[in-house]
Amino acid sequence: MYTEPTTFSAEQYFATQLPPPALQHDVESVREFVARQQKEGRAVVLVTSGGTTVPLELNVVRFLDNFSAGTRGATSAEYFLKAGYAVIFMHRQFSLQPFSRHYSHSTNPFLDFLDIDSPESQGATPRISVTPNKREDLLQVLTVYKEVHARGTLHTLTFVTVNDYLWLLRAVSQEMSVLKRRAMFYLAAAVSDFFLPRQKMASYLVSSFASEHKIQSGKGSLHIEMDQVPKILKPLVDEWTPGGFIVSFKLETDQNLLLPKARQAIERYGHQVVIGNELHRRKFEVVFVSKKPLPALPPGIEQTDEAILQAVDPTNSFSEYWLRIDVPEHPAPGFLVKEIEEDIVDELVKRHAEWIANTP
Ligand code: 9Z3
Repeated sequence: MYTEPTTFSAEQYFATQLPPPALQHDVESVREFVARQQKEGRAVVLVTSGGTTVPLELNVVRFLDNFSAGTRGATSAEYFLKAGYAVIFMHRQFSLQPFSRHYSHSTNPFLDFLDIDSPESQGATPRISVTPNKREDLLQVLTVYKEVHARGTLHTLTFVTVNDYLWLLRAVSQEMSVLKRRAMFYLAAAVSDFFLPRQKMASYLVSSFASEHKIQSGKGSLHIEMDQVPKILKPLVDEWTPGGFIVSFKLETDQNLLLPKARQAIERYGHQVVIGNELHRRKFEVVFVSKKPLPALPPGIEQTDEAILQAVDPTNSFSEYWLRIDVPEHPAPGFLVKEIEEDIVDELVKRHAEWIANTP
């Protein structure tokens, strides 16, 4: 009988769940990438993007998914590249990617702006050209895309399940720890809070008489009890990558919970920034929540923990910074003045530079 606890510590999690098959290969590619960027003097940001799945079967037919198209991550990655960062883009397979996101198959299918030019002479091969009104945009995206490739500053990794995500995050952050303060973590992926341990998955399938095969219907309702995913921000901050500048996202559907939940995360994990966003307002409003820097003590007072604690007002120890984009009251479908990620990345680049400069 399998008796793992329903709340896993990170250690228990990695001791009992299997790594994804490509992990070793991915780690080596990241090591090589990080070493090259370090040699060339660039800061590196890990951008996580897209939703994680929770498979319900060993041979997966059904799974639960977390909402995320990957827009936040893919867009932010472009702005980080523009700001001179090297980017490790760790994303859900088939979610949006930097550059190609502009030509998503559903909103802007690329076949729609290609023309076939009729050949001048019979027998000549027809040529393909870009529809004139799409050329300028495509040229801009393509130019930056080619530059990034030539510079070798974008490295892409793929995950599907929450298990892939957790193993990859641990391994990549450990590889990035050599960068110390020049490493940034931008955790925009939508990560499941629950999972089904493989041990339970097996017994659950056995009890549905399906062994490794898909769950059969016809036996009434389906009950699934899931375990909690370990809180990995804690070991990320404390052990895997000490010194890194860590930014996590908090997604809520209740606007009133945004600040309390973001503050709670900062308090609990001790990282640098939580960016709160409400599901429906996320494209034009976000809030940065951080711990206020410790107050300077008056001269003559020794900088002890006790003196600092006395000087801090516990009701006022968080800083909040709202970023908003003005949108008309009744915007036309698809209307977007600018991408809020541009301002998010701008602000983070500034804060990261201060963090590098001011921390011993
Ligand atoms: C976010 O809040 C992202 O901004 C979105 C982006 C998922 C809303 P899209 O990809 O959406 O542009 O469609 N990510 C949520 C991150 C998350 O799940 N955080 C966990 C938590 O808050 C763990 S760090 O507990």
